[in-house]
Amino acid sequence: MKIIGEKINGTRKRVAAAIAERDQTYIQDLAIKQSEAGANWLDVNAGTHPAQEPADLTWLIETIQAVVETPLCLDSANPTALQTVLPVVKKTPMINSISGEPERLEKILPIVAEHGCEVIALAMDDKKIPKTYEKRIEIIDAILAATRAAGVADGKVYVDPLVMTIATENQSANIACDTIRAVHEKYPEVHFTMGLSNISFGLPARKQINRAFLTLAMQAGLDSAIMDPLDKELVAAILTTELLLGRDRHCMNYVRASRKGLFDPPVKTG
Ligand code: THG
Repeated sequence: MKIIGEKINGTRKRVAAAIAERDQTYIQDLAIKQSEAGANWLDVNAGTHPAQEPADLTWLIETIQAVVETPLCLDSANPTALQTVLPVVKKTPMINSISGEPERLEKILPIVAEHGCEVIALAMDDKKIPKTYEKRIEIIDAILAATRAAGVADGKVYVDPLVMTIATENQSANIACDTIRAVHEKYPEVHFTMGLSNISFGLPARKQINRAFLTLAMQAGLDSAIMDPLDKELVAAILTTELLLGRDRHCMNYVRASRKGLFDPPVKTG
C-alpha cells in the first residue's frame, strides 16, 4: 500500500493561512512529519485561488523540497499551473489529476507522457460525477484509451473512483469498491487511489470511518490512498489488512511494525 500524505492542502484553514503568510516552518513541519511517518508521496494542493495558484504552488514546492526528498503529488486541475511548476520539481512527480474532461486530457496528458509521471485519473467527465459504477467504468475506458494513445503505460495510471461522503450518499463506499473491482478486472496493470477522508465529511469520529473504509477498499483492490499518515491507527489498519490479504510475505512488515511499537497503546497521563 502506497501512502500519499494529504496534509499540505490549501483548502485546510491552517494551511491556507500558512500559504498566505508564506510561513515556511509550518509547511516544512508537515512535510517532515508525513515523510517520517512513511508517506511515499506528499500531496501538494495550493487551494482555491486560480489566479494565485501557479505562484502559491511554486512556493509550496520549493519550501517542501528544501527539507525532504519525498516525491510530490501535484494536486491541481489547472494545466497552466502544472506547466508553470514542473521546472522547479526535482523528482518526477505524480500528477493529480486527469479526468474524462477533454481539455484536461489534451493539455495534461502530453506533460505526463513527456516527463514519465504517474497520474491519477478521476472517474468523472465534464458533465458531472456519475452516481453509478457502470457510468464510471465508461469514463475510465475513455481515459485509458487516451493515456494509451499518448504512450502512458497502464501501470503509471492510478484510477480514483471518487469518494463522496457517506453522510449524503448512502451507497458511496459500495460504489467506490464496485468501481475498483470492475476496473481491476478489466485493466490488471492499473493502480488505484482515493481521497480516503472524503468518505467521512460531515460526520463525527471521522477516523473511525476512514479506517474501516480503507480495509474494505483494500479488499476490493485499492493499493494507494491520499490519507493522513500521522494517524497511527490508520497505518496499523493498513499493515494488518495487508497481512490478512496475503500481501505481507512471512508477516515481516507486521512483525517489524510491532517490534517498533506501532501497535502499542499511547501512554495515558493523569
Ligand atoms: N481525489 C484526488 N485528490 C484529492 C481528493 C480526492 N485531493 C484532495 C482531497 N480529495 C484529498 N485530501 C484531503 C485532505 C484533507 C482532508 C480530506 C481530504 C480532511 N482533513 C481533515 C482536516 O483537515 O481537518 C482531517 C481529517 C481527519 O480527521 O482524518 O478532511 O478525492 N485524486
